[in-house]
Amino acid sequence: MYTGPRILFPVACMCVLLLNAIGVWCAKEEASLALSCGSDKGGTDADGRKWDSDSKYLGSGESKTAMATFQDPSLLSQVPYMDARIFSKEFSYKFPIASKKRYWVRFHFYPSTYPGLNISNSYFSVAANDITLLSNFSASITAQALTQAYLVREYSLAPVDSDSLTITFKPSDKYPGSFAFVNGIELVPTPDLFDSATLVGFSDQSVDATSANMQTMFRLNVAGQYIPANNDSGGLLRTWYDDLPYLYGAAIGVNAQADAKLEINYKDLPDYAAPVDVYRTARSMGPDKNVNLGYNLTWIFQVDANFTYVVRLHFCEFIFSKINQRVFNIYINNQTAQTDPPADVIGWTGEQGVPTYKDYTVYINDGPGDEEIWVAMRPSTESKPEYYDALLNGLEIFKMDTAKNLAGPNPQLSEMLAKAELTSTRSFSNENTSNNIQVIGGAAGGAAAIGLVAAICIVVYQRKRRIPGTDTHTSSWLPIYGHSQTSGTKSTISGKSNASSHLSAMAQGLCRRFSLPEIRQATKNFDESYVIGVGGFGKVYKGVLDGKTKVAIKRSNPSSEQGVNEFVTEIEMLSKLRHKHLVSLIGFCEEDEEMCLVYDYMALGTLREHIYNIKKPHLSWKQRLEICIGSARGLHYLHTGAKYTIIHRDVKTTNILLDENWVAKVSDFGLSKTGPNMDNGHVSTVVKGSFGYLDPEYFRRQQLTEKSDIYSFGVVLFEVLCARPALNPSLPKDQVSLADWALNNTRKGTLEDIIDPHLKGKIVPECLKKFSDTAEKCLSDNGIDRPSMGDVLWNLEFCLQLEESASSDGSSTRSSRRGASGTSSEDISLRNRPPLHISNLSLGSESDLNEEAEDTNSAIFSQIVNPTGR
Ligand SMILES: *[C@@H]1O[C@H](CO)[C@@H](O)[C@H](O)[C@H]1NC(C)=O
Ligand SMILES: *[C@@H]1O[C@H](CO)[C@@H](O)[C@H](O)[C@H]1NC(C)=O
Ligand SMILES: *[C@@H]1O[C@H](CO)[C@@H](O)[C@H](O)[C@H]1NC(C)=O
Ligand SMILES: *[C@@H]1O[C@H](CO)[C@@H](O)[C@H](O)[C@H]1NC(C)=O
Ligand SMILES: *[C@@H]1O[C@H](CO)[C@@H](O)[C@H](O)[C@H]1NC(C)=O
Ligand SMILES: *[C@@H]1O[C@H](CO)[C@@H](O)[C@H](O)[C@H]1NC(C)=O
Ligand SMILES: *[C@@H]1O[C@H](CO)[C@@H](O)[C@H](O)[C@H]1NC(C)=O
Ligand SMILES: *[C@@H]1O[C@H](CO)[C@@H](O)[C@H](O)[C@H]1NC(C)=O
Ligand SMILES: *[C@@H]1O[C@H](CO)[C@@H](O)[C@H](O)[C@H]1NC(C)=O
Ligand SMILES: CC(=O)N[C@H]1CO[C@H](CO)[C@@H](O)[C@@H]1O
Repeated sequence: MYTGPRILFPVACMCVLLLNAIGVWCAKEEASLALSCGSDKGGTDADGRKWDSDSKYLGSGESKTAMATFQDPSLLSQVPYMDARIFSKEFSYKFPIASKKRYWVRFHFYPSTYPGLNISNSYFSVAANDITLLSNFSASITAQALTQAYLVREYSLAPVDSDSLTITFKPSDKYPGSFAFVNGIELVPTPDLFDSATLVGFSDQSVDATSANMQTMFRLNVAGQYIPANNDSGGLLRTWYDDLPYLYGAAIGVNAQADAKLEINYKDLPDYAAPVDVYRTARSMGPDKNVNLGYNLTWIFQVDANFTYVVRLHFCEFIFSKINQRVFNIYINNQTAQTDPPADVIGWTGEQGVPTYKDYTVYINDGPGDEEIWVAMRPSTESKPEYYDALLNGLEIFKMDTAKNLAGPNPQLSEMLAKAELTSTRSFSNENTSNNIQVIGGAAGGAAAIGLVAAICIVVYQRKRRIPGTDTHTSSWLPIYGHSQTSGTKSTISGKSNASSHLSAMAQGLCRRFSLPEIRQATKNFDESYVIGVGGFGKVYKGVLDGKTKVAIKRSNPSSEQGVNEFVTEIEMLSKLRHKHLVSLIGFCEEDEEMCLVYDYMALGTLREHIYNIKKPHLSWKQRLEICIGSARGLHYLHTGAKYTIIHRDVKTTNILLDENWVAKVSDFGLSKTGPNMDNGHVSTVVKGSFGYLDPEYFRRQQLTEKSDIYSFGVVLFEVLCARPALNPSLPKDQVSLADWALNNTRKGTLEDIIDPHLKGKIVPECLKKFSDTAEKCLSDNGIDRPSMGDVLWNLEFCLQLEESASSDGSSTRSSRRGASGTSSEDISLRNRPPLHISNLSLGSESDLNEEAEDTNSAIFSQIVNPTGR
């Protein structure tokens, strides 16, 4: 098909002269390539994009193909990740390209287990013609450090005077058994994307980037949502992410969105600069002048030292329309990038709705703590604008090559992460998953005001808390993002972390403030033998306060600002939420940089400890139902009981705790999201949560709604019924995910075959049916089809009633059917329910904060479900 370079040229000439139709053919010669490496037919990915086999482009050297033995749940589709091409010696691909044209090259790596290979041994270099893109690269280490299952690396290759591109993979000769691999390659012709840009700190100097080779480090739709490759502008197939994980500190400004009627008019800007969605959303500092004058709106990015970076800032003013209304200074690494004149978007573009971008270059030295790019904005007081505010719509950071090299070092696993990795390795007996990346948990990335660094700490803690042999796979999903997670303690702000000053007066008034000596005394000076777990925030100690009250004390890792944020989030949230089925916060301690949260002690531990891998007696079905009902109440309260909808985000059996009376309490709100502005009914965010429990819709659309919690709760229900982990990679493929496996069996009518053997024959069939119907609805693919937590609760109550009436009769299911006559399960279905129930069910007012109110409600509940009372 490809006719070769020499023939191509005249054909190309003719095309220009000939008909349009042939012109189209010419353009096709430049069309982009998407190759699924090692696959013989290619395939279609989750976005509907077609990937071809790479077999037509194999150049010199030997290679073999392999298929990963495990599909990580974060892989949205098998293509292009499950197939790989493996190189044990130097190997080249050869691609036809248009001469003098800039190209994106994207590599997709899935460092998983491939038969007969140990992925930890894979170190390799990648070169494009004579440019080194990666060297001594370990996809496995990088993915672990970023807590991603797979990696995407994107490069922009400068135009060359040649019509072929050679991409060479070379395994390192420093490691025995080393090999190289790749899962996907994309080649996309692009316009000239770069120009010259001023060097920050030297306003008279600029750096010419027209002929530089670049690596994309970050690409963010500021205050907007994830934009998939298919929705990029100009056909450049770029992916844009949310900026929240990179914001510094608690002052993160406000999101603004352009009026739907306002049209974005690109004017002189080419449409490939960025998609409309980037320009329609922006982050500004906020409405309050005095607040805005007191802080800098700041983003922080980890990068490799010894390189020059192009920082591209995208702007589009859609609120104001006159010059000198919103004027601000831009700083990069504490140096003025744009002050003279300061940034005035209308001044640049002339009118509202017209986008533009500005490029700045900055050199990053190699000194301790230097491997960061800070982008900060604050109002320009000198120009006396009408409003003291700043604005940013989008941001990209590119690394420029130095002497034809773009490769940086592998990130270092933080000590904690390395330890967690060890634990997880030990806990897996299955050799095929033993040093597999997907066992590295990770909730990196997503939560508001929680940076990547903090999130990684959380991951580690959560993992360490895992019971060996089980497998909560959490992982984040931030492809492309820079490989720069070096340490978990970088953003220390010593001396500044006075958390109480971050706390609202209300929160301080609602819970007790302990002194550090009190806490030290309660925990024998944080004695290691008092550690009962490691949570989202730090180690958890048991302790005894006032000589009698048993408490659990979470002690923070005092080293990060993110820690402070989370601390504050948790106190603010928990102190206002009081509910019988939420773990209650007794108080906190904040002194000498120690931050502790003090909770009720949950004597019986996590729900999971009582379901499988246990030595304890097995819970009866009724006990399990009651625990499910209790947790559903807690979640229902979170969703509807407070002023704002609170989305838990990490519902799972280890976050449901049991007190000494078997009362279930939902815990771990450090990562919860509130949605005061859930106008569209969702919060847009980077995916986080625990694998096995993650809502597939949340994955697809990166929009969080309370229905994501419903999905996770559905998994919890099946976990309780089937007594197996949400994910168990040691099982055959179709059984790995409990959600899929249980749904499959429910639909086939074989659910009874997979329930906990200890429950077999002990559940009233109607109850089992109701329970599994409820769980199945929770797992509906689309959030809109899932019931609300109130509905779930109602159905579970009904199950319990079915179970109880049958067992109190001590008779067969036939009598229970009679007992429930008149309220067959269909009558209870959501739509047919009496309206009375709904109004009396509401937990919506803040006066419901105390347990009495909750109990009243539960009494009403039971009354309606069970007309005879109980
Ligand atoms: C591990 O992988 C090998 C090679 O693919 C396979 O033969 C073996 O059955 C796998 N073992 C397990 C426990 O999955
Ligand atoms: C893989 O290689 C690493 C490092 O070389 C080694 O520690 C590990 O035990 C190997 N794993 C297997 C399953 O051979
Ligand atoms: C992508 O574009 C399609 C079609 O325009 C639209 O329906 C979809 O919502 C977009 N997706 C995102 C995440 O913006
Ligand atoms: C950066 O350059 C300096 C001086 O050439 C060198 O000593 C240092 O090792 C380099 N750092 C990195 C991370 O490559
Ligand atoms: C910028 O200044 C802040 C304090 O003002 C400091 O913590 C930070 O390290 C500086 N950043 C860089 C890259 O120099
Ligand atoms: C904002 O950043 C600039 C430049 O780094 C710094 O001089 C200024 O002190 C910062 N202002 C605040 C309030 O942190
Ligand atoms: C290659 O990377 C590993 C892991 O980051 C590092 O320990 C090693 O020193 C590197 N080797 C070379 C030759 O740079
Ligand atoms: C924190 O701030 C509060 C009030 O602003 C003050 O009373 C307290 O002493 C401060 N604590 C520390 C450790 O600085
Ligand atoms: C259900 O499982 C059977 C075999 O266990 C498999 O053939 C079938 O494809 C599965 N169906 C779905 C929808 O996953
Ligand atoms: C069963 C029950 O408690 N019903 C109450 C529902 O709420 C209305 C008013 O809000 C009361 O009048 C009902 O008694």
